[in-house]
Amino acid sequence: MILNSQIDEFLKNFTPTLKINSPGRINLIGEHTDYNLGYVLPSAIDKSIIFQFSRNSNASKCNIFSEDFDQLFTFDLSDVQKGELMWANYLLGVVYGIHQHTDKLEGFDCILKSNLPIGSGLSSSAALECGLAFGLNELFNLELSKLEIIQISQKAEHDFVGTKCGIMDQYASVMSEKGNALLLDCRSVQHENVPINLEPYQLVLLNTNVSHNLASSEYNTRRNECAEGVDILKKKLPNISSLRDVTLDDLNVFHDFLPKKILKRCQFVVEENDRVLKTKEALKNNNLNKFGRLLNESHQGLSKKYEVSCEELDFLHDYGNSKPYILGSRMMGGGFGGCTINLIHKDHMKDYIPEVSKAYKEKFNLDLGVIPVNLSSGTTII
Ligand code: GAF
Repeated sequence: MILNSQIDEFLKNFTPTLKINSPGRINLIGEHTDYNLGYVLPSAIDKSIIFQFSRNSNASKCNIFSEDFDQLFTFDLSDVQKGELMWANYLLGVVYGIHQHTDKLEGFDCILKSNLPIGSGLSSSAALECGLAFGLNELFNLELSKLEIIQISQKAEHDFVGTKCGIMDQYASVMSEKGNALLLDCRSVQHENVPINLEPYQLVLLNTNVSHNLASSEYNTRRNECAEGVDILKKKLPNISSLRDVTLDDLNVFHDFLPKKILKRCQFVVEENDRVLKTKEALKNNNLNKFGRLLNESHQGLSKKYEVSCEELDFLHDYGNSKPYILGSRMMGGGFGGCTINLIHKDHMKDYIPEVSKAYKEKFNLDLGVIPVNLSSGTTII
């Protein structure tokens, strides 16, 4: 156990030499397509975790203090294992992964502070992982590429946290460029920037402030269901290796071979991939009405076919959908809680926000979080 006096001592002696801004992300569209090797359209946002680092004089002792949890976590590089402290596991996974690459790591001290709401689908986990990997890379001149930082971070989440996430969150957190979304092809792991100009609309996240504990287990279940779909379809379509290779025509022809639930999952993924590409075109042509319709279709698919929404998210989607000045709205991220992303006319924000907040409070007795977001740069030294 770490005593308060030890925290005070640590803080007193800490002199940072490096400061990193590690952002969360939004996803415009393309949900649950990343681990099916399809397309996504995310971007880093102007909400982040700030890391401060310094080397310490010890060869292997590391100290990480979270200002948000007011907890100091200490470990030795010779014994990196996952433990009880959840936020520390994301970080330990990264240290473990870096250790596999290089023996150049030595003792370090780190302080982190976040203005990203945790567990709200804004990928505070990817921001934690990537911020540490990026910072250690700089601190010890490890010469990791950005892609290696992303992959080490993703693996940390698989192995030390247990969520078999795709690559979207870590990629967006590290690679984004201000004012752009990334059209990421998760099969080739290459992206193109899509400049985003939504005037006179604003992207606003509405945070349900719920995080149903199904999220992690159901996430892995969806991943397995998609893999099952691919295994069955392979018997008819031997050249496919993921749902990325499957078309709606294929699903129409072979739907009898798939259990009903698996068919729905596959349909959603194939349709969602198509929506990402259509969204890119709509944004290029400044067709915001079309973008809004695609957001709404995405929500319907996530709710009815992929079944990863929840009452609170559906309520916010339906509420937004009834307003002519909201072009589109959908749940964002893995599901079962977190935020909706909404495209709202700026002139109507001041009326809509109090109205929807009141309705949400009446229905669920919960406060609604309101987070206007701007598309920002990926991880940087500040
Ligand atoms: C979570 C995962 F971490 C991502 O990889 C992605 O699959 C997303 O859910 C759903 O699109 O954020």
